[in-house]
Amino acid sequence: MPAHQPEFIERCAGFTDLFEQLGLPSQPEQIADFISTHRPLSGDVLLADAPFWSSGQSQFIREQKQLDEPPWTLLIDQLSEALRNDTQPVPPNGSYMKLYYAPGTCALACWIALEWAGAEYEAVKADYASEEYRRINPLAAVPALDIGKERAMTQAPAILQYIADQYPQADIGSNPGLENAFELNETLAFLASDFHPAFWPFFMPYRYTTDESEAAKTAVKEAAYARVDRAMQHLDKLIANGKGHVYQGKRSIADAYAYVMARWTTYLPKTWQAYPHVAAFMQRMEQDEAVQRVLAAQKD
Ligand SMILES: N[C@@H](CCC(=O)N[C@@H](CS)C(=O)NCC(=O)O)C(=O)O
Repeated sequence: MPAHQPEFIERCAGFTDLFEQLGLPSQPEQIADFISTHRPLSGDVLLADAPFWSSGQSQFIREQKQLDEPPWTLLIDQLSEALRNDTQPVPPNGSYMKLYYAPGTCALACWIALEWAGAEYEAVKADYASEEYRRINPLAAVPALDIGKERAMTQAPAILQYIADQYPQADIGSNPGLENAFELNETLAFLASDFHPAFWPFFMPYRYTTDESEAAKTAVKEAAYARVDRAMQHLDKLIANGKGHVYQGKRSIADAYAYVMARWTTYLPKTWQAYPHVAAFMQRMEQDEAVQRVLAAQKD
């Protein structure tokens, strides 16, 4: 058995209680040995049906999955996943990250930031309405970033800031100084709480009226145009002041965040092409290799 990487052992320690419950050796190294020996487990086999369990172990796993209560159900899901994955058991830099996304959504901003940061991560397409995903983010929205802790991180701006802070060498966070940090914060707040919500009535008009008629939904959608336009005009000014970037003339997490949301205007009558500074910014972003990789990979 080859020596395990320390980060893998550390992650395996999280399974101690579960392995004890299963009556298996439960030292982190022993868990690491177990996982390495038994993977890869085929994607079409339920964990409870894996051939290496005793009938008692299978029964425990099946019952806990049915009860669907923490902590066992979460640990069982994590173990199931660890057993499927044999290509990248532990990212080389020791940081384990899993980004939950849905195509075309604001989660792509985090994905672009992870690429810019040179992070080791896995992007996982989420069915955000599913019960399973609600256990990751109770608000049933993407993004979520699992860094191997008790709960996943949520909220796009907070995740973006975390990525910038975690990878300072990528220089995608704020410039030094309190006021510069404030300005990035202010920009992210604009993107998260003015720009993003401006689109909600357009994409989900049924949430903004109790009138179920098509006419009512159309009216709600059309009301969104003015709010989006207002935010796009503000973004255009930010980019003009930022010399082609959203924040202080440098590539930052704010660029990634603004880019993925400004793309949504292609569904509206007034698209990003109508805002000169935004248009130049969008065209530059589309030349970015990381952006191209993410856009290609996020498709079904
Ligand atoms: N405040 C959250 C909002 C996230 C959000 O609304 N994400 C959208 C995709 S861009 C989503 O998952 N929507 C699912 C839904 O509203 O049902 C954040 O900033 O992360």
